Amino acid sequence: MNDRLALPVGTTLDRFIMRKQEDFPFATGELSQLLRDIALAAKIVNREINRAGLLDVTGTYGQQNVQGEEQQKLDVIANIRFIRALRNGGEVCAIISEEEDEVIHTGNTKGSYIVAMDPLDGSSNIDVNVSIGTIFSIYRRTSDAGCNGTLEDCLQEGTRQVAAGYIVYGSSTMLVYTTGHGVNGFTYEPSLGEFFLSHPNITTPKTGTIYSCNEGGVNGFPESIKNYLSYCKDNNYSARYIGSLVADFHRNLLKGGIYIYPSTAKAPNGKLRLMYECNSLAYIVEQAGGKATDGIRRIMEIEPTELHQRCPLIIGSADMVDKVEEFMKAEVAV
Ligand code: P6P
Repeated sequence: MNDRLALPVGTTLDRFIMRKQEDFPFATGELSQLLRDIALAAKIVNREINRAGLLDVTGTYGQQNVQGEEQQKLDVIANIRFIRALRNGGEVCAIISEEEDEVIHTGNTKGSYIVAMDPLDGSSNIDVNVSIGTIFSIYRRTSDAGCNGTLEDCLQEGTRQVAAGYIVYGSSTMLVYTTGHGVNGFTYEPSLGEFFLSHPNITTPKTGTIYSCNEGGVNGFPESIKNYLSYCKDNNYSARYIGSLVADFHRNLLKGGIYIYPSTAKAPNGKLRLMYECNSLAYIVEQAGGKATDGIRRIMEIEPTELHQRCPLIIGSADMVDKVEEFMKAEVAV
């Protein structure tokens, strides 16, 4: 039979999830279903992003989120789409969202899982057609089923994540996730409405020559970070900063590199949120062989105290993160 006449389309996300579930004899299928619910919402959000210029969904929504940031219309749309998909899926009892002040109780009191998410990160880039993304973490609830998820269920340390991932809505739309057994990337084929396995077993290079940092704020950076940025320039590294964390992270994950959002004079705890940006990407980068720190602590070991707490983020290739920590230790030693 001439296979060349009908080349295989590859492994769909659904089939991959089912195959991986078979690796866990006690898996009940709830987490698999939850991942499918996230993928469904991602397909819907992808469609709306791709038509943004044609629909009245660009620009600001006219109010600020709990972060004090102007909400873009697509921020609100993405938030609604993911919350609805997770509520209807039934597996999630509570959600933390960047766009919501308080915990969202889905009403699924028997749901075993908690989701922390940034429904649409980098949304200020939407109107200028630059890549943006969704970031998520999944935890098992610690409270007994039968009631709403508790604050303790939501404020779990990053090491307790059962899964984490992101969707990057870029030149192609990709979903990248881990359940603690490596990192796999799936590319969306809109004509079939499916994500297909395109980047199996992603590992990030141990080092690299790309650094991502908004140097516009350098005057407010700690001396150690200023010194590291000078080190990058002395070694002819390439500066690449898209202004969308997911896009910068994804490029560095595949090519090797480091992303730095340090504490600054204006933002002593940095800008990025622990629960649905830093922890999620930290889980992925560690599973791919990289590192994530706030300069002192491993990101996933930071004890959460607030839903929207911020932390400095230094994340990427292991040797590059180590080098930044060297500069930070040298500063302390002085
Ligand atoms: P700045 C987008 O608002 C975001 O959360 C990340 O996606 C991005 O890397 C960062 O903030 C950009 O922040 O201060 O450089 O504009």
